[in-house]
Amino acid sequence: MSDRKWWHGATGYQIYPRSFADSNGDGIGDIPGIISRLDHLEDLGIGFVWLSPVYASPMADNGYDISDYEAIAPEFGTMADFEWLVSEARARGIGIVMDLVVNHTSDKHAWFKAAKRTPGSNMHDFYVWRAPGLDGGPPDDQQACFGGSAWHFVPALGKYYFGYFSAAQPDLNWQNPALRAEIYAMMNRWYDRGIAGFRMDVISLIGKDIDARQHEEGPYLHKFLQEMTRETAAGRDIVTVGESWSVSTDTALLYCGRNRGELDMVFQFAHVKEGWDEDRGKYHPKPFDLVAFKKVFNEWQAALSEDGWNSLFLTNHDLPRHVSRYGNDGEYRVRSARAWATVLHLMKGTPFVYQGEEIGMTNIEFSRIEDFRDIETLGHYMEQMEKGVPFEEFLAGANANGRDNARTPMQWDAGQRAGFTTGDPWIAINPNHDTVNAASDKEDSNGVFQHYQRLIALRKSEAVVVDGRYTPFLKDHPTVWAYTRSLNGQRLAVIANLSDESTSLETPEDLHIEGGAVSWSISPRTEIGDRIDLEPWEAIAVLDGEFARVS
Ligand code: TEU
Ligand code: CA
Repeated sequence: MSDRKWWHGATGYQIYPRSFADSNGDGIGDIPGIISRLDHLEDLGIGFVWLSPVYASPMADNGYDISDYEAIAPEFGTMADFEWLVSEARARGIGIVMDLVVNHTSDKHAWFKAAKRTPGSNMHDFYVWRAPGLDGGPPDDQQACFGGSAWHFVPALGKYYFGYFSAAQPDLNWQNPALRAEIYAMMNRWYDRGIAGFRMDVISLIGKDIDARQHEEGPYLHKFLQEMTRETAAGRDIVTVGESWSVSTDTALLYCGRNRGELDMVFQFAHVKEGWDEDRGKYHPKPFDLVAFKKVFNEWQAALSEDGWNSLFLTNHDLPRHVSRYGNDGEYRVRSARAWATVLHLMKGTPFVYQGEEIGMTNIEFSRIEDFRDIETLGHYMEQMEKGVPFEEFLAGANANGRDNARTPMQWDAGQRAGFTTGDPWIAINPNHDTVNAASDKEDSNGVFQHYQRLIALRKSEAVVVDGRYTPFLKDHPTVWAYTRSLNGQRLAVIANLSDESTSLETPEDLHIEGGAVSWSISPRTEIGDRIDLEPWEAIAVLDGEFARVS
């Protein structure tokens, strides 16, 4: 493919810096810690890291509340440490993709301080202000994502500002051209420091029309994204991925269509939301429905088959561990982690691995409110308690789908503090680190890590994994996921039993594949025939035909 970009065949790896590796024993992961673990990432074979925010921040939302876009948070290190990270990563063929959080800043950002101090200034207009409502209360009843009103009162000004996530995260006013110019200049300085791209936090919110209550996909969104790309990314060999909780297969190409001049990829969440109760939301997960889940992926594979490009992920720092959510984190932990990896990594798109996923890390179970750290979970707790919801009910929801599940420290070894820190970790370490840890898993040829290594290597070596057409089969089968990829006579067939029960089924002819001398398989089996028996969580992937190696 002539318009192949480096990130088409690469695999991303997300680091949540606070929870990855602590170099100085203060219990908080940091940049020197990341550098000390770069060999782990090189072994895995990844092409770039998406680094969750490391900028100066009061850490109300663990860095998604930035007080200075061009300083590193002292608990994470210094700008020199950051530059050292970029060069050490580059030496291993790994790019560093930064998190861009420009829907809002921290309320401690100099812009916001100036905005509060000088009401007539242009910086005041960098944020969104409204007079009180007729009753003297908030202008309207829009709610913040992390609880309470989205309007926050500043007594000295007698006005409210809009903070869609929390009071600590005032929204930027993208209508102001001077603000946009500041953001683009800041992005360019980061590109000039040698970063490989940006993951853009809640980027679908920047075009919002607050008075019309249209937050997602607002009327100005694509105009701003096109302007941003023109002013920053154009002519640079970088990757951009925009987070959008609202994008659908109908709107995806507006963001990442090849002639749009916007983003390279979007993170979409239809598969995540599919598992939430429609009315009651994320803390009320529905039983996992594989047929509906496959439907989402199949539709996205089809929608971006000719234009645009998919991102592929099952978990991140906001979601539960996918082995707990979609797999079996008990008896079949390793097998279910491998099966899900096979299904996800052999689809068309750029896969993202979230730290710990590559060793099959699981959710944690907390029993007390003091154990939780996340601003979203704690805001939800306050709201639930005010409504008189029993604590046990809150707890069940928070343990199932709360964001802290993904944020417990990376489990490097079986030692007392999992090799994460020598001090007191900022959040509890999962007690299962005595058995679930990188040191033991990496040794095991049937473990999770080596399986990810093989999948990532296959994407680098085989063009069909990158470019092959995706064709789904057995769409209505309740526990089996099956598809083929094909490119110029080369075929890859994948079939996986995503359940605890063995199963035996007839397979459609177009899924059949017979491994011969030129076959390659990710599992011991090299054949898919008319009838197939699959063990619990068994996944088979067979490649046949002429191998077209990616150069
Ligand atoms: O997340 C966007 C977002 O909407 C999530 O907070 C989401 O609503 C929630 O996890 C699911 O209910 C991004 C970041 O990924 C997240 O960590 C930040 O807290 C948020 O933006 C604000 O910057
Ligand atoms: Ca530290």
